Amino acid sequence: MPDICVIGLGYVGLPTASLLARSGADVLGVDICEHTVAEINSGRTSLKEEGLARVVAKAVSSGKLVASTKPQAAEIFIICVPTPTTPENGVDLSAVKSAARAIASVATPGCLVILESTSPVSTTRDVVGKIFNQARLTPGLDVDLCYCPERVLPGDTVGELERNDRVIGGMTPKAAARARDMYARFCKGELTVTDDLTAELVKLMENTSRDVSIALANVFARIAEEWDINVWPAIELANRHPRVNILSPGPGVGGHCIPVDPWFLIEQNPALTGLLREAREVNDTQARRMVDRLLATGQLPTGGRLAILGAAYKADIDDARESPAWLVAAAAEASGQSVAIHDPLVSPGEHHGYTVTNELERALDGADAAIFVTDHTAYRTLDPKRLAVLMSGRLLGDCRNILDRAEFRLAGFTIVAVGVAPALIGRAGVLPVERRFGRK
Ligand code: SAJ
Repeated sequence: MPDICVIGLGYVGLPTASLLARSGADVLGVDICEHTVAEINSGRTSLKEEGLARVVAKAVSSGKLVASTKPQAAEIFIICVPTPTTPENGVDLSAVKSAARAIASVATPGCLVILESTSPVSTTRDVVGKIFNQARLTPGLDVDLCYCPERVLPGDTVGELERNDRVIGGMTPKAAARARDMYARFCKGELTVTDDLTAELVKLMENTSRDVSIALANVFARIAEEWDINVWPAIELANRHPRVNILSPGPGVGGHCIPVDPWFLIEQNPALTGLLREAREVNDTQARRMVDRLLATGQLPTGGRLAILGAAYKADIDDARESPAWLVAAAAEASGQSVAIHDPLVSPGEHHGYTVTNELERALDGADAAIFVTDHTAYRTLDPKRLAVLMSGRLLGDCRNILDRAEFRLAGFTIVAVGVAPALIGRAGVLPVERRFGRK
């Protein structure tokens, strides 16, 4: 019998299973995807995470990590499966439920079950707990239940799993104490114990707080655009206040967590979450707003061609889930433009119904305009003269404030930047002092 059975071998489950195996536990990793299981059993992973390939290879070669499509009885079970939203922004708990059912079918009395998937408040006791009850394993008596969210930043999952503090929410103090001992096997961060309901809310508050903060930055950017103010130095100045930390405006919010998690709170608390809804709306309309601003220049003809630079949802990662790039592409197509999407890291091919290429020349060929959606390092050093040769038009959108506007203007480009009014474009945001102080 394995010590620990981890259900779901994705971005969080596989690193967790491998670190537990490295700590000496016998770990069974379970995934419904046969290809994933076969790949892991051969000691490999196609997930691009710093240090993950090494830790997986060692865990498998030591015999401590074995993957399978079926769970087995174990002392501890960890559920790390996705909890996406439905097209109507409701939560889809089907993967959590099927994982819980699969565990309940093999679990024996005395086991500990930990849910890590981001979930609406009360999922641990009311959804997972109910499934165990139905299998005649009473939570708190036959099975210890816990909610312990992950807090890792994609790209550095292994390091963050080892370093970050964790919140451990037990349905009972005994459940929490057992889970804390297990996480202590690989986590050097502080392990704080609370109840399951609190831990569920903590996770949702963390990501919702970030979503609302980014929406606030985007609202400030919109205000600045209307008032001929450059929001970027304005934010820097405001952040000199010791208790202010305004985040960066941009093309909207991507990734599989931040744009999704607020909906869990909105769905459960519709009358209390107007602010959260508004923040989602602001972040999701940044893409449309940018396309409209490009069109307003008159330099993007109807039936024109727009190159989208960056499909990843943030800089220097290959993850394109919920990327603002798809909203930019949809807005451009709705306005009669054709789009070509480039990314230096995202795997080339079909994503969200669009084709992504790794070849910059291909995406820019014949483009009337290009829009920088992602702040990849590779984009920061692009030569304006090279862009001018590759593109047909001279219009650029900058969602991340990465272009040297003066330099690109010299090469003949018009630049529309998030948080910068058209009048300022090309002046690096510096207005004559008399104008700045002349306005009421
Ligand atoms: N973004 C902005 N402006 C900013 C910061 C971010 O527009 O100032 C955008 C990014 O470009 C990106 C999106 O927000 O499109 C989200 O990126 P992120 O780096 O804020 O977060 P994720 O989704 O990669 O990871 C988040 C993290 N949560 C928080 O920082 C509160 C991570 O710690 C969580 O573990 C993860 O969600 C998760 O799995 O829940």
